Amino acid sequence: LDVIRALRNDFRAGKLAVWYQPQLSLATGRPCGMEALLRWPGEGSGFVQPPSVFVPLAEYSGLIVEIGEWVLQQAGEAWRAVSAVESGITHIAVNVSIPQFRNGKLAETIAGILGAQRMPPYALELEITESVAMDEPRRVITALKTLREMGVRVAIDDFGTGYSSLGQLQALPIDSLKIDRSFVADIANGRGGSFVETIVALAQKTGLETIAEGVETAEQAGFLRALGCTEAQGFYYAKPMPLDEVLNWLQTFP
Ligand code: G
Ligand code: G
Ligand code: MN
Ligand code: NA
Repeated sequence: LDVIRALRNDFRAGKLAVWYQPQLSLATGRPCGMEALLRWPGEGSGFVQPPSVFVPLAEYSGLIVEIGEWVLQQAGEAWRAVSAVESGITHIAVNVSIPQFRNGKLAETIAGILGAQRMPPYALELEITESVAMDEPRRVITALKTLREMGVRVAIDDFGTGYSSLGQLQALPIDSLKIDRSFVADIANGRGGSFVETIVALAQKTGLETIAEGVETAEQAGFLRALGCTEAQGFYYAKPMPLDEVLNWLQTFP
């Protein structure tokens, strides 16, 4: 496909970008993390394709393995930059796709990148979807166990939208559930957030943290905070931004 060829060329030419979206502690209202999100800038101020289009193509073509390593390196550099400004940021979340688990070297690769970037393992949070966890459970679980023994944190992304059973979920070595934005949107539309409430209760009883994604209103933030949800991320607080803009945004917190 032409799009894949263009993506490979632009990646190798250094034209991809990683933006960051802040994550806030609901208990303190202060920034505590940020998620690394790929962007494919085009000519001018626009984008060639959104990640919802090009990430699946990068996965299909295998290019995501190289791109994913680069995103981890970028996260290491971003960690150094946020550490220099006393931001309160304790972790950077990075999305990881199934092809990155296939060569059996993900933990080793990550250990190498963390060492080279001098990023502490606890400052890295990997986000995997339920489908990643279910695709090749033995291989994925082995890698996640090694990573968690190193101190790396693991979150299940888009939680509640996949096909994993509670039994499969119980077998996963994870730290946190990232509640899908569709459930957060329900908080204001009559279903009243009962799914969010149930997910937070499940997490609390099983010793997991929770992060709500797609928080867009003060009402949602208040509801989540009252439930004891740990963190929140969404347009209500901040959109994904280039690193220099995130660093400025962090400075607005006294
Ligand atoms: O901002 P948003 O449109 O950025 O991102 C859409 C989706 O693209 C995210 O939910 C995530 O699943 C995926 N994505 C963004 N950045 C990355 C990345 O670095 N690696 C992987 N595997 N997926 C990413
Ligand atoms: O990996 P994940 O699907 O969680 O990536 C986050 C995605 O959610 C990105 O595409 C990001 O741009 C998007 N996003 C972040 N905050 C909001 C929000 O408040 N509302 C909506 N609709 N999307 C958001
Ligand atoms: Mn994510
Ligand atoms: Na998500």
